[in-house]
Amino acid sequence: MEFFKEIKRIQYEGSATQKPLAFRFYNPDEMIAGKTMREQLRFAMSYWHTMCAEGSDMFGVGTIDKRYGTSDPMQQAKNKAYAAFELMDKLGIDYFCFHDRDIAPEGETLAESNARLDEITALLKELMAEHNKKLLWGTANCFGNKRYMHGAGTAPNADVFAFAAAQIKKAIEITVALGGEGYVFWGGREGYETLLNTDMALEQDNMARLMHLAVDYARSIGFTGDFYIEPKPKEPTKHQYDFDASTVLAFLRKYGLDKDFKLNIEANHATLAGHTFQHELCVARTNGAFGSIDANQGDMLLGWDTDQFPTNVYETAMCMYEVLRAGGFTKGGLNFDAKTRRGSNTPEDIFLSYIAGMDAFALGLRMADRIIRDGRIDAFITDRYASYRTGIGKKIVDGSATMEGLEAYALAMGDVTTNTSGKQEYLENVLNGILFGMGGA
Ligand code: XUL
Ligand code: CO
Repeated sequence: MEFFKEIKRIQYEGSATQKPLAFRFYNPDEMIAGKTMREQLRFAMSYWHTMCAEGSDMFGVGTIDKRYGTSDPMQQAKNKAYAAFELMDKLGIDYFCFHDRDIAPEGETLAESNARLDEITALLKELMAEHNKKLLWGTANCFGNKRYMHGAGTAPNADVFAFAAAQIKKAIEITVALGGEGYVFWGGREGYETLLNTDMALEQDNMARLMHLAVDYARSIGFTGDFYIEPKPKEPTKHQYDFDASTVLAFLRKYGLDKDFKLNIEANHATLAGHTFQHELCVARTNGAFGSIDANQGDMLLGWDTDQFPTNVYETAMCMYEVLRAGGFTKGGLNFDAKTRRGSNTPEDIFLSYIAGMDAFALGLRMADRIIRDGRIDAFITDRYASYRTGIGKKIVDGSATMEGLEAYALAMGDVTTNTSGKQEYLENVLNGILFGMGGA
């Protein structure tokens, strides 16, 4: 059965093409910075937005038909899987990501839900082999069902904790069965609405307990992939515990989870936390915790997680600059945690959206490579800290400086006499020159 009959396989046609269903910048086999674009970008399809979400919002019902020709829930799950692989094939996407409940509908009991998952997992395994696709990461949806209204691992009710653990155990098993390279914890409702009813210390201790149990179990059944925490500051709860990259790093270190976990950085979550996307990536990279990316963008004028397809080339360029500086992806990749706008309600819009996002990241990769080969920005940063490579600065860095020695140095100096310009505006124009001019590398 073909679900997207009007769409042929999307080809790279170069930036001059006016054809909507074509890549302008994403040329999968072209080498950029030592690897093919396809290897550098490791694009993944998000099952939840792409195959499941129907465009409903707080004020209205769905606008796009995602029934896949049937109302029977299990048949629908199967058709959804066939459609997913057709879509990935046509877009040339090698990876996908899912929550347990995206691939198979929840049953009346946990046992029934698990049996349904087993059935669909077997189908996905066949389709993956047939279509040569891989699982970037799996996760459990421990936020949608009403049992999780107070959280899952941080719920005040131990029965809820136990149920979440059972659900995560199964999600890990199917991730392993499908050869998944990662497993994500996004703290769905792991946060609070008011401290008037919340024991924050116990809730966070419990979350760490759940993560330790999950890691130990996953390793015991042969999972060699990376675990990720995906930071987000708010939504759905007022305050999410995994606020941002720095908060998550402190949590991981406090509970001894930092060896197993890396970060999955999402652009729109970064901006909700009051940071740039690049800031969050830089925090992850400089702390050896860069793992994977949920690619999307928010709206400057809206304070919520709009999950738009990424098209802002400044953002994708600075993102890929951080990725290249981190040495590229290892087990992670670029998962489009993005959805078409409610008004973009045709299957063709899904393809056009992915093309826009993939082209924006292809451009970002090309630009990041240019920024690095141009070298002016990196050289400026290196020069700016030159004072730490000789004299008193060298002593500070190598640990031989003392408070007395620094005082003697400062007293002899009298006052600081040299402080060179940070040249922000110049550098912003250098960046524009590299991005849009002809003078760059
Ligand atoms: C929610 C979000 C999730 C995670 C996976 O904001 O980003 O879809 O990526 O649970
Ligand atoms: Co996400």
